[in-house]
Amino acid sequence: MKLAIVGATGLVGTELLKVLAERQFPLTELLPVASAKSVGQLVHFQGKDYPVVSMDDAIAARPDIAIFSAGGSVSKEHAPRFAAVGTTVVDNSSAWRMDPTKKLVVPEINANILTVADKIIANPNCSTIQMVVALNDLHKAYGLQRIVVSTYQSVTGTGKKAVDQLMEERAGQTASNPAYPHPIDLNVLPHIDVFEANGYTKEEMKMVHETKKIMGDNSIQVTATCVRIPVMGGHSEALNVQFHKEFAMAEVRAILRHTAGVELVDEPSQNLYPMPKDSHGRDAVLVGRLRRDETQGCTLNLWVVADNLRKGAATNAVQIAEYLVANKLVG
Ligand code: 11C
Repeated sequence: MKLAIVGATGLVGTELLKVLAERQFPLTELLPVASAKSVGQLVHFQGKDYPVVSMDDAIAARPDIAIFSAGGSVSKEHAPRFAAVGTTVVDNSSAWRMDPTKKLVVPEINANILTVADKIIANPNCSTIQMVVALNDLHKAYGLQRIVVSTYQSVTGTGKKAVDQLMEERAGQTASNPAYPHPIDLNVLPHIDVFEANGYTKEEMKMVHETKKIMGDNSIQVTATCVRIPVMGGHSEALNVQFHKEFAMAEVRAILRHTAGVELVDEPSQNLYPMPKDSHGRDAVLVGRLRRDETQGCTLNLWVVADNLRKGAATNAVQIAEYLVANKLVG
């Protein structure tokens, strides 16, 4: 497989290279692509140095797969150019997710919808991925009716600029080039991405729309409050989930123990519950704090944590690429 990584020097791009190496993705050639100022810079991968190439050079090389993680506008402009030369693009941005002609894929849930004709495949938002991985098998068993989600999201979701802001503030300095309109250290911002006309943020509305598309069920009601916290790596979510059918707690635990991509961490008597620090560098979606909502029927409370740069971005994209290879949908 000839593979291009667009945005190879960013936080997700760096994680992509780690995940590809760990999972021994069957690569014959790597084409790291980054902004013009990074062309020629070397990217280290599996004991070798690869020079960063320009977008045009990468397209001319006609890779089998290109994984994009360089923001929506880069994806909008350049993903169709790769697709036009026969490359299959797996795109981490929000550019194509809600396009009805593009598939939005979490491999544990819906990779089976992919065909050889899919030349631009969208990777969902990190906070959506961990939520749907946790809920998919429960949805099959009991039918999701409504999800109320509150997120506690790491600064790594914003990128390097936000990581630098937190570290500078923590060192007692004023951030030189802040990513947020307010300090993030010793603070909490109920604001992720831009505000929309309905008063919700774009991040909140991504969780609403993407969940329905991935689950293939427009009747699922989702309402979200997305919050940035001063944590370095790992998004957390408090979910209140109402099902159509009643459930037994023991059965819910059994389902989660067997859900692909989920690890149940739920021993409160031993102070064991998912925390972002325990998600670092891991692909599992950690689920715990399982409680029946005692205020209404068929409703469950749970706490879901995952490394947003791994399952929330890089790992999910690599899993899609692996599925394409394994099912001979590329190359
Ligand atoms: C965050 N979820 O934590 C965002 C980052 O649509 O892919 C990913 C944005 C996206 O800020």
